Amino acid sequence: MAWRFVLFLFLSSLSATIAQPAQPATVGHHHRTVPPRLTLNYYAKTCPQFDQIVEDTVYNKQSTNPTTAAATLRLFFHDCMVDGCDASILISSTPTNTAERDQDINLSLAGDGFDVVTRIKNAVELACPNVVSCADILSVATRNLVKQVGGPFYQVQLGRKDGLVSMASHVEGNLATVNTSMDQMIEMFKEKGFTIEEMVALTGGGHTIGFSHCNQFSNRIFNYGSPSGVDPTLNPVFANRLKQICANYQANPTQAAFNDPMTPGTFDNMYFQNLRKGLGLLGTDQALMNDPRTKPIVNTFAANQSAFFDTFAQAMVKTSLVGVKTGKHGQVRVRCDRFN
Ligand code: HEM
Ligand SMILES: *[C@@H]1O[C@H](CO)[C@@H](O)[C@H](O)[C@H]1NC(C)=O
Ligand SMILES: *[C@@H]1O[C@H](CO)[C@@H](O)[C@H](O)[C@H]1NC(C)=O
Ligand SMILES: CC(=O)N[C@H]1CO[C@H](CO)[C@@H](O)[C@@H]1O
Repeated sequence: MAWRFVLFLFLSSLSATIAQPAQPATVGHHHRTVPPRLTLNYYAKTCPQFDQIVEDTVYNKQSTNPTTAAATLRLFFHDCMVDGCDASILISSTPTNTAERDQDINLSLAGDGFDVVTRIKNAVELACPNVVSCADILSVATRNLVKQVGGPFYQVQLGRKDGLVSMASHVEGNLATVNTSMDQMIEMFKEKGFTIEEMVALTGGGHTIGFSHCNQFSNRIFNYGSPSGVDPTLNPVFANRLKQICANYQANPTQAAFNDPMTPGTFDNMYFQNLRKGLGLLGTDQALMNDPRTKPIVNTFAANQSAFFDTFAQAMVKTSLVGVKTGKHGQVRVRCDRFN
């Protein structure tokens, strides 16, 4: 299959850099991908059960709670974009520190993502105490969940340490919101080392599953500044449907709509086909269709699912290496929600 080939090329160029000594993964306030010293078989000797534990736990959790895949994928993305893939998102706040997960944007992170990591960690600690990091658990669990709902498989390098810092104040500027402009979005991804094509693939992969709360798109369907009162880039039939779903959203803030109204639980390229019909739920989703830099990429992914899967898989490997900490720059947490 073609994506294996692309991944092979990517991993070969990566292996040339892996031999370098570990360096601090962050530079100033912005995070650069410094080649970390990770390996595919990091736990082969110290925790041979790791793969099987993740596989079983993830499978059971997703089977009983189908929202787990989307919850975990989003959690992983938010972790990696803020201070790197170091499980800083899993830390609970204390009386003296407001943690990353308690920043406004995390209000809507679904509990199933945290729960699946906790379940894996509990099982792994029984089999091989103090060995496997929470950051590696989140990376592998995400990969397995993406695959379980229909997405591509990719190899995950291991050996990440858990971070020593988790602060709500570090979130701002690292995660886009529904009102982020296309220029800003491209710049945010570029700062982390992603191309525009990778940005489009990651966003489409994230939003081909899961849901968004009505307050994230209500301004597109209620009292929008256009003659119809609805965002003209929205498909009118879809807009009416959303108005029904969100009729009471102010009284009931849990009301939400599927990100991909056509195949909401399946990881496929339907998101891109949707954008071509005005079925993009968030303002930033539909904007991908209306910008000359991203539109051709949307069209390619809408027409060719393997092109999308190849780029997504490669971009997820890249995401999983952002700001990774090794050696003394981190620790293996005993509990994922607390520093040791
Ligand atoms: C690029 C700009 C992006 C923006 C502005 C954005 C914004 C959002 C928003 C507003 C929601 C709904 C949150 C709520 O319910 O209130 C959401 C959901 C989600 N996002 Fe994104 N996102 C972006 C990119 C990504 C990427 C790159 C990924 C992963 C690779 C991702 C994965 C997800 C997932 C899986 C959900 C559904 C979560 C669930 O159902 O629990 N997003 N996103
Ligand atoms: C996005 O901007 C619009 C227009 O200013 C505003 O009505 C809406 O509440 C904003 N959405 C969010 C989620 O901040
Ligand atoms: C679809 O994408 C794959 C992989 O990127 C590529 O090899 C293939 O030629 C493309 N197919 C078409 C019909 O363009
Ligand atoms: C899932 C989760 O922990 N969400 C938290 C995000 O932040 C809010 C606001 O502080 C908390 O109340 C949530 O528990």
